[in-house]
Amino acid sequence: MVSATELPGGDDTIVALATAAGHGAIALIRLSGARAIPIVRALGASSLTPRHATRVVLTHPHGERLDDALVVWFAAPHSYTGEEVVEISTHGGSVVPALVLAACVAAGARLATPGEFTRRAVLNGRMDLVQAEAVADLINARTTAMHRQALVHLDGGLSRRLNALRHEVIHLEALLAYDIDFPEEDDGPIAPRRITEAAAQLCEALRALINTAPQGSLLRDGVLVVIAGPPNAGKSSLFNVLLGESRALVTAIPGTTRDAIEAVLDRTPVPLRFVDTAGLRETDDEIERLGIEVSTRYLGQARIVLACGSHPDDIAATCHAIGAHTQATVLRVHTKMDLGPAPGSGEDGVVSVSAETGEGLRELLDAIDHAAAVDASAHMPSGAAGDGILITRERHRAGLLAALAELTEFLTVWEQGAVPAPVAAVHLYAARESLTELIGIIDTEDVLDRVFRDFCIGK
Ligand SMILES: Nc1nc2c(ncn2[C@@H]2O[C@H](COP(=O)(O)OP(=O)(O)OP(=O)(O)O)[C@@H](O)[C@H]2O)c(=O)[nH]1
Ligand SMILES: [Mg+2]
Repeated sequence: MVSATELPGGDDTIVALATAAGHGAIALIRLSGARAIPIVRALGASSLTPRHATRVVLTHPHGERLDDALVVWFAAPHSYTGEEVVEISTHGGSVVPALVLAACVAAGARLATPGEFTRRAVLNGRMDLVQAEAVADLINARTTAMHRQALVHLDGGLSRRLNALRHEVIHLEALLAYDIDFPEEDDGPIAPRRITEAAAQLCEALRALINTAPQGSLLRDGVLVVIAGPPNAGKSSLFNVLLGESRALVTAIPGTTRDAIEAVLDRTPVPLRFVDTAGLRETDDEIERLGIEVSTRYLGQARIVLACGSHPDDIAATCHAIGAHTQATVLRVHTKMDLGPAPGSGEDGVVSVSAETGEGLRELLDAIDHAAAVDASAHMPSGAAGDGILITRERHRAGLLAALAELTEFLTVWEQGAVPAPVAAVHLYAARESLTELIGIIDTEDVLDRVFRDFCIGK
């Protein structure tokens, strides 16, 4: 494992604004690295005690007064990054934090790159890669379900599970090594069946965890609910009122929505990802036609479709038009109910709503929640791990699949007795490596690069 200081720029003391830029009461500026204390001393913070907030009149090294701030020192190694860390709480807004940042740079700090603080925390062994991803997930969580899962991962829930699996591979390797050492003993101390059984059990455990991926992606992204129907049916109005904000453009001109607009609604038991789409119709307008192509693509991925129309004929035509493009559960929605009942509306299974008055919205949301819950449980493969630990990223799935492929290969050659034990052991080694890389007990830079690419600066 390389340490943070062995990387290019790794012994720099880094600085960043940890809070969002813009108007706010307080901004937090964070420094990490060996020179953090001399740097803040150059700004006027001369007598700090670890983990105590000290009020400091901050001044630029050139003497200009900057702010009245609170400074906290987290002495190494008991800090987020494992290095000397200083956090400065300044007044918010756009000017004060920028001036204090510039003063830190003038005193010898370097502006941090995205995710560099967490990267250092990983390299210094303060957390593993799965936990680092959880930090990003916690910050980016759009739903309470995702928030809850990120906290479990941050707490080491998934890491512990992955580590346990890795230790089982090591255990298998040990059994095999024993077998290699005593090959001549026909009924050696380890029966080959014991190795077969242990490997098969391990494959099962890996499969169970891999099978949680659909649930993990549901929590992350929500169930895709596509709002479809003819132009002017009131789709964008419905989208806006469901989300409680004016996201999509609404006009009386048919063909207003051209591109798909997405937003996540934090619902229980499953978050819903609504997509407003271009109205479906024959058209010569090139842009509108492209919009309709996008609608069709979304229909292909949808789990639930709201087939909208202000008239029963429109709803029926929508159901007909989308039929070939989707496998989703279709909920028929009669829109603009405030304009009066259309002939034939009130039919069984049709939910009537008005975006104008809000009537029927609760019933529609209940119907969508119900369909989403049914869909979520129907798409949950049996045998998924039942302890609430889920994998939430493609990186987790890919790593586990790679380990599973190696173990399966091991099992095949071991059962066939096709290759000598030391050769079969190579597959166990590769399976262990996949799990090792997944947890982040690594010394390759590229895995870190992939994980920290999406981080924000200051984290
Ligand atoms: N009275 C009434 N009018 C509505 C309602 N919902 C939408 N409208 C009106 O219907 C017109 C079309 O609404 P949109 O929401 O833009 O319809 P759309 O289905 O998104 O239309 P396209 O984007 O063109 O496909 C607008 O003039 C809305 O004000 C409703 O519940 N009641
Ligand atoms: Mg629209």
